[in-house]
Amino acid sequence: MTLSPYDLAYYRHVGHVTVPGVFEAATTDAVVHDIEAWGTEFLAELPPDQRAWYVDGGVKARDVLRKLDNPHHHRDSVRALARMPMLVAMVESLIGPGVSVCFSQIFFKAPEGGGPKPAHQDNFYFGPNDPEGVVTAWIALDDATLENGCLYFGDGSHRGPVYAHVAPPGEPFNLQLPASVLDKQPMSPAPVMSGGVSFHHGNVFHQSGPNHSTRWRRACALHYVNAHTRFDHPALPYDAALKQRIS
Ligand SMILES: O=C(O)CCC(=O)C(=O)O
Repeated sequence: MTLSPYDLAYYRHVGHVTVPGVFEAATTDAVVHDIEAWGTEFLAELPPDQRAWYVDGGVKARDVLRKLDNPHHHRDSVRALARMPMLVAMVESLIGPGVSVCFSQIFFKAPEGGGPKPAHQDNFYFGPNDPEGVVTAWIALDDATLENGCLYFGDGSHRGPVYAHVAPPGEPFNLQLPASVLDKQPMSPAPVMSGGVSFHHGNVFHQSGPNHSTRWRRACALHYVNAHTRFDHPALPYDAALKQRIS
């Protein structure tokens, strides 16, 4: 399976494309098992001053993680996802050969309260030298639906500039597009079943809703760059030593 000419044209036009059935259930199940074990250890050792960054404030009944950073560095199961030949071929068809993972994230979005991710552009966070050289492969580890907080995209917004983002007081990690910019951009949902991958351009506006369902919405985002792209002026610190060459 590769991206079809239609997929590529769609991506160029709207800034994202969703491909169902890239990973088998056995693979996503094994990754879920692994990140759950990692998450339990991580939460048990989390220093109080880092709770706001990692713990989901929307779930009141218990402590659950909102996210984990750089699973491609910490976990073999995710390193294998990032190197899966079919995925890598798709990434190369979008940004060109010689790709690396610069950063990666697990988004947990727990049932009954997992919080929303406000609209943003990845390229404001990453500050790449070439905005065309960044693509995120967002791998659904559970079915992502309207009810449990699938992604939403601003179709065509990747063809515009990267806007200055704002962060709520005390949440420097929660950079988001200002309402004055978002007001002009409709956002459309992109539900995807477990094992599917949503590829998004670094400039495209995207967000996800809260999870008010009884089902998890876990996902793994792999942020790839091509051979000539670096994070030159990042808004948050990214450890260049964790960049992993893939092809
Ligand atoms: O999974 C989410 O809720 C947010 C994902 C995201 O912002 C990203 O992959 O860049």
